[in-house]
Amino acid sequence: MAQNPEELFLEKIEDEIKIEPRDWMPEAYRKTLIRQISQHAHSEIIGMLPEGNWITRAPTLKRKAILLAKVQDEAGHGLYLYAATETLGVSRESTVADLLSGKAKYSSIFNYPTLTWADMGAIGWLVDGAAILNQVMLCRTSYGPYARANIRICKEESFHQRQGFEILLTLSRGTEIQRAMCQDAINRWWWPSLMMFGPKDSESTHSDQSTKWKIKRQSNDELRQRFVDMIAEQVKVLNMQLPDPDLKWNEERRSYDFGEINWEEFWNVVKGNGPCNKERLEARRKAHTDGAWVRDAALAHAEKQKNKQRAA
Ligand code: FAQ
Repeated sequence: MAQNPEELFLEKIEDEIKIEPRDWMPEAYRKTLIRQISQHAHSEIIGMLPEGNWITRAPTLKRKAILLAKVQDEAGHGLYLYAATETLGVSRESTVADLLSGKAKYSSIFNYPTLTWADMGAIGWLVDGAAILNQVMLCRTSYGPYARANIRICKEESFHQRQGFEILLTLSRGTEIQRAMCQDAINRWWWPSLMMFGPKDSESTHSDQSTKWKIKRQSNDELRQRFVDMIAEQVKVLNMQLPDPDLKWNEERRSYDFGEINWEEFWNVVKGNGPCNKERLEARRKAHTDGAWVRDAALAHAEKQKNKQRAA
């Protein structure tokens, strides 16, 4: 029988009982979750920008409606995740302020430009594909609100991945120019997608502790390998190539070997020096300023309702 709050906490983790907002938790566990969940929320919100860039230029009305729905889904994911962060005792305002000031991180992947329509396919197939592998693991994370948010997110992400693959499949069966556009998008998004899983396990600062607390259940490298094994098969259906001369099936490991990731590029992007970091933050700052009247109106409305209730 557990004696003190810490023992009780560890016993729950051991017994696969979710930790809930009112439960006692170590301060470092709370801080790790705030860091990870808020970074995840920011990624969803910043992640709307590269695709938002193509809503007005989607090739058909149907494609436009699908893309619009997908980008709206990302906004919803951001909101579930900001709400999950709030259950840990930090305000939405301070979390968003950390993003806008450049203090908080978000996924490196969203600092690359979307140059052609094929990029919408590559993002859905590769970026959502990588995100799902990570988020399926997070459906079983030890903190209840984060696990439940991920369950909802994953349902929508699987539609996102399929719609991306379908865009590329259509292009891959099209004209020479469309096929070249498809291959070019795969070439540009492949390596940044592999970087989404984070640094190598040997360089990952948080993995050991997060695994002990069952926040993470598979390592960065394990998830990356699963992604390579999945995509290396799916790319054959597209009749396209992954841009890695070292990609090769390893019969002994029953997995694909693959080439070395450019970690210098990864850290450069994480530190704010990727192709679109500045542009992404500026777009969010502008949206925040332009949306000030909505927040003011919502507050004024809430105040009015409160006064009405008081008067009644
Ligand atoms: N980019 O010790 P670790 C999506 C940082 S959602 C930037 O291994 P950890 C949906 C890391 O924060 C995609 N920074 O860290 C969508 C840490 O820095 P810190 C986002 C990165 O937390 C699709 C440092 O490096 N998904 O795509 C990255 O144990 C399409 C050391 O790393 C999530 O956020 C990176 N790629 O493992 C939307 C999932 N990788 O905080 C629109 C939740 C690492 O010490 C369109 N997050 N760093 O300053 C996670 O699962 C984990 O946080 C990892 C990193 C696996 C990302």
